Amino acid sequence: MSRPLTVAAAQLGPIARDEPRSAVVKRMLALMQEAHEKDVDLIVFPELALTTFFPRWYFEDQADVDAFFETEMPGLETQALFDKAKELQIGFYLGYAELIKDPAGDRHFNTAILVDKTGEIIGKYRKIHLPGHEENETWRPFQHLERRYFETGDLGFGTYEGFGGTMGMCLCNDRRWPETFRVLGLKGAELVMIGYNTPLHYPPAPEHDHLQDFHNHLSMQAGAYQNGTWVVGVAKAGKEEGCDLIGKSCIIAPTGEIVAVAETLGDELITHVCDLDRCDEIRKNVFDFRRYREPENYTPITEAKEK
Ligand code: ING
Repeated sequence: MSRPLTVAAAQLGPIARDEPRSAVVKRMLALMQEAHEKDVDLIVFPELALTTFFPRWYFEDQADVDAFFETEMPGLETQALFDKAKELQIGFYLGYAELIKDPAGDRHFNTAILVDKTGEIIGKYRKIHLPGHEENETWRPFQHLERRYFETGDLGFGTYEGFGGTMGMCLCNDRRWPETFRVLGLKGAELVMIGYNTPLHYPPAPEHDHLQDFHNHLSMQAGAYQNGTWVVGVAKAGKEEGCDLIGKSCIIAPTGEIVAVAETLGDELITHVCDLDRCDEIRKNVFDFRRYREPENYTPITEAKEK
């Protein structure tokens, strides 16, 4: 091991709609403590980890939507996570709903932050690929209103120096788009963290429901292999307010191999010692970007959206 980083995926089971943030934080602190006992350096929590996955409902009143957002980070209930990080010397990735109050118009983002072992925020990402729909679609058994409740992220796909390497972040649907991983790969990401809330049932194509776990791992394994990066995918899982969310949180090596996977649909910690130098096995060989990429042939990828 020349650059070992002990990483944990901290999967969360269902969060009830009326579950206070303090109760969720308590569950997360327990996972941090368990991680500490396993000498973990970095723990990754899911997307929107502080509340139930509220885009499954249509709300008339914006105040009801805003109640699921954080206006401060750290805030009253989340400060304990930062304090624990400093106490235990464990960094963390946290997904949450970010509200920026502004008299000119409030901003709403599906956000993730990276916090280092001193409890400092060293990276922030705002979700770019927003799935679902904008209006209440009553034919669906549940909504997926991320496109109504969040704005497209305005920070791009960033990388952050920390934990002895180059870290990358994205969120949920981003993992299905190869461009996400390629941009992070071109920026030198050696470990990409991804929180997700993925319903088992996909109303527009129910014939694919049995493929959700396959598509989840397919997307992340491909992203890892094709860019020579470690990937840590972390679910909010289980039957949450009547909606089944997939689990199978996992840690994936730059070769695309899954080296650890969650076995339950509840709160569960999986860990792996990730040697960041293993990225070179891929990036100095089969995916040596400088030697083998042909970007002059890729222009359609960055052209404007189809009409
Ligand atoms: N959830 C889902 C995801 O991309 C989805 C939405 C599910 C899209 C199944 C396509 C198929 O995993 C979020 N939060 O993006």
